[in-house]
Amino acid sequence: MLGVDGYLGWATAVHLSHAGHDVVGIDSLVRRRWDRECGTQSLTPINTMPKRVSLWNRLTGRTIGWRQMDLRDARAVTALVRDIQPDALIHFAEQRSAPFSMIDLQHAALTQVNNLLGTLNLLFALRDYAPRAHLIKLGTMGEYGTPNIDIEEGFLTITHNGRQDRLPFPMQPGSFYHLSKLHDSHNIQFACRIWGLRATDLHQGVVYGNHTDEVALHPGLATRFDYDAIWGTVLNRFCIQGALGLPLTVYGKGGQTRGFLDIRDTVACVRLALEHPAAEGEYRVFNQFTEQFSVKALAEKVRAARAVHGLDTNIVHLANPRVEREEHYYNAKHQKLLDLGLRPHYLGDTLIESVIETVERNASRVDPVELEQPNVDWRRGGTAGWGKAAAESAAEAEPQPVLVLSSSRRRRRPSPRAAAARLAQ
Ligand code: NAD
Ligand code: USQ
Repeated sequence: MLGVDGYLGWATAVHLSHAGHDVVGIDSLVRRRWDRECGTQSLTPINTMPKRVSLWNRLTGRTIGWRQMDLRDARAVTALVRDIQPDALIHFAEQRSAPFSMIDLQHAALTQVNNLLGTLNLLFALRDYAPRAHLIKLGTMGEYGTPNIDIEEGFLTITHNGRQDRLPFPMQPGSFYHLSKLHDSHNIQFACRIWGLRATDLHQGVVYGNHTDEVALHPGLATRFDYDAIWGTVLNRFCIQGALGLPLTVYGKGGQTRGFLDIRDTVACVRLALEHPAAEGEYRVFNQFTEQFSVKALAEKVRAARAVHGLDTNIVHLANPRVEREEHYYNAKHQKLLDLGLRPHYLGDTLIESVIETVERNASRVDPVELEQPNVDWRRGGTAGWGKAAAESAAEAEPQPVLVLSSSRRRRRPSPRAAAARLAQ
């Protein structure tokens, strides 16, 4: 399990361990560093990896191995695959924020180097030491973009000048992050074709929620939960904005439509892929989401869930910091995981309410400034703060610690106590 310290990696590791699989978790912990550099933090406090795996062992008697390792380190990746001889590698370990990848050249390059190199190292290690192992790679629905035709699961049968072929679906990703996923997909597909590796590319939609049966066993097993404008995904942000009585920040018209899924379905989908492996030499794509919604419809759902309790919710339409279609056709197939037995948890008021309860329990950790304006623009990049830091450290490969807030009118963060008081109002 690669990326075990992350939002989805940890929840999946405990799910698979509980189901009887022997799990070894790998992570470089770089995401904790990126949080410090962005001035962001998980809404839920998260234990260190050693504490989490030892608590899991105490509560369930199950062992999850833990190794700190950077996937960019080819020698370490090779040794890992050679020593462990895994049946499967589940790969979550990438820089996964679209806004982060659009801050500036450094962040775009960091995203693509980190993601492409990590995956390439895995592919070569598999070729040399575990060619029969199944690579399960987390890709993204955003690889497809928003074409004006139905989106198939990875491939499209095309008839051209009287001849027919089954070819990769045309892709139009919307950020340097989403592009990194597409480049990975090409590399993985190539490795399957040339070396006979087996791989499942899970083109996952936007995930929401923070509870699975396993992480709910004990607060010390909580998985991370992001809500800021760099790392927070849209529904998680809307729920937290709603809980705080802040306006829900719809970018542009809000007609942008995406595939969504509950984190409980993420862990179930990965398990289904694991227990039904791809054939030797096969590269297959599963579209991993359960429902599609426009951003505006999601905001309305959060408003309706709060209205049941007599609470008013404002929806604001901010100038869209991204370059994306705000009104478009969207119909993406997602049949293959259902055929394998997925039983989806559809979005309901109970989920929205449970996230709101999580916010209330962790009120002192909320920084409302993170919920206001987005801080990265697709056309201009990040704030002057990021740009200046980048220029000053041009020689360094890593981004500098800068707090990114909305444009020039950067505000001081309110104290946690002020945030809690606001929540209590
Ligand atoms: P996350 O940032 O919470 O977790 C990613 C983990 O990978 C972090 O713990 C980080 O430290 C680790 N990592 C990154 N680069 C690494 C490297 N070079 N070596 C070792 N570890 C490294 O992200 P997440 O939300 O859990 O997403 C996991 C995966 O799922 C990502 O690949 C993402 O692209 C994909 N995905 C996420 C969503 C979503 O809504 N969260 C949706 C679709 C796809
Ligand atoms: N959006 C708003 N208001 C907000 C935040 C986002 O309107 O406050 C809009 C965005 O403009 C976008 C949509 O919501 O149209 C989704 O944005 P997001 O931040 O929730 O998701 P995205 O940037 O696409 O990335 C997330 C994960 C990424 C994953 C992807 C799946 O961070 O790792 O790959 O979802 S997908 O979108 O299907 O590509």
